[in-house]
Amino acid sequence: MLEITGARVIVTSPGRNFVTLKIETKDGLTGLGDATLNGRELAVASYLTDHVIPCLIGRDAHRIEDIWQYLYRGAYWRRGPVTMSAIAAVDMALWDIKGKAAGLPLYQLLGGASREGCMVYGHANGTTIEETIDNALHYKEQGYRAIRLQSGVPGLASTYGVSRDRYFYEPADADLPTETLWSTEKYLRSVPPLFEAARAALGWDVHLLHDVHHRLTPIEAGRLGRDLEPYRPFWMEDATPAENQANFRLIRQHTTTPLAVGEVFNSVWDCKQLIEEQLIDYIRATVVHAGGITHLRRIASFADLHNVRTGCHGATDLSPVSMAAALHFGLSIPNFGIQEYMRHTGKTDAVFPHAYSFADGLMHPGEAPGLGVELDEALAAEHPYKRAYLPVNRLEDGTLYNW
Ligand code: GCO
Ligand code: MG
Repeated sequence: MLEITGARVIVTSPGRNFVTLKIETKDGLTGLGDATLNGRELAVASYLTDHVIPCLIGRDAHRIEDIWQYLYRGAYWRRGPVTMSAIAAVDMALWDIKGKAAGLPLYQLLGGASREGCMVYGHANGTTIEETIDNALHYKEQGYRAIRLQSGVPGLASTYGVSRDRYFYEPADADLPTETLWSTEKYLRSVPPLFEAARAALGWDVHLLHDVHHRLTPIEAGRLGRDLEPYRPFWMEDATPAENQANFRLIRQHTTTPLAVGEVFNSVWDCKQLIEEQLIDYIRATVVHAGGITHLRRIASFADLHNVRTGCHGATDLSPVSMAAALHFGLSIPNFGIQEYMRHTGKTDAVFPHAYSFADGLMHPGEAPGLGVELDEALAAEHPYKRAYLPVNRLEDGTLYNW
């Protein structure tokens, strides 16, 4: 019995908001879990503090599966991003403790390394195609084997994925949601020339990815997928919102461009049909928003039966604790595909010193016991929470649309 004697939520904002759960045990071992839900941080903090932590005290930290079931099945109100992010934080922290108790990096407990490292993709962006390609060339020089391309759309003032700062992208940019304008027609004209220019400049030995960010209908997505086929993209991400999983049948009928979806999913039920019918190629569910390692493992095993590989979300709104968990997980599973890697700022890295590292296009979680991430609480306290929302998006006639 490794008794849980305390648990606390730490909210810090070293440039952006992060919610971290710290669990303490009787013998002094502690574990960290990420509970960050962009723009809804305090809802998860309250769910943890007011409803989860009281149920944890006195339980055996070693009983990870039982605690997961207790928090999921035992809660009556199942699923949803707030609940599942809170459960994820507990789950990560318990795996962290188990690793430390064993004196082993977490990937060893998950079955050991299945590969040398996790291939990651970086984010190249720019307001023009030239700027984006120039940025992509920098990533290639740094050894990246896979690069996501997002470029400004001529005629639109701004769009998803294009930042003022070429290296650090932060879409949660205001105290109240920023409003942006969208035109599908302008967008659809802009992407094929970007990929054509990218292949000409970067060659064929690098994977190229693109995120549609939920902005097309299925038939429009089918057309974009087909238009991009000559440039062999690694994937087209979130082509259409996925609440109606059957929508992806229509995209599949029209294109062989591989499809990735699921950064907003929080349980296997969100992707059951997508996986079972092989309507996607990569599942993007993440450790923090999909119930932790315990649940993501189930999703990945199910996906493996259907030739679907992982491509976990890894934007900057997932803390270094999530990044570490994703790398231990990705290193160990058989059907790892790729891991998103949006670098955190130096300020964030200082608050969360970590053992993971990047070299030659791959990331490795390192050999520290558990997750291999610490939280400098004194430094964290210097960065108080600051409300920040993701934008909302409207069509040019004012209709509210998907961001
Ligand atoms: C990605 C994502 C992010 C999200 C962000 C929202 O592919 O990295 O789409 O950029 O927009 O995580 O909080
Ligand atoms: Mg995305």
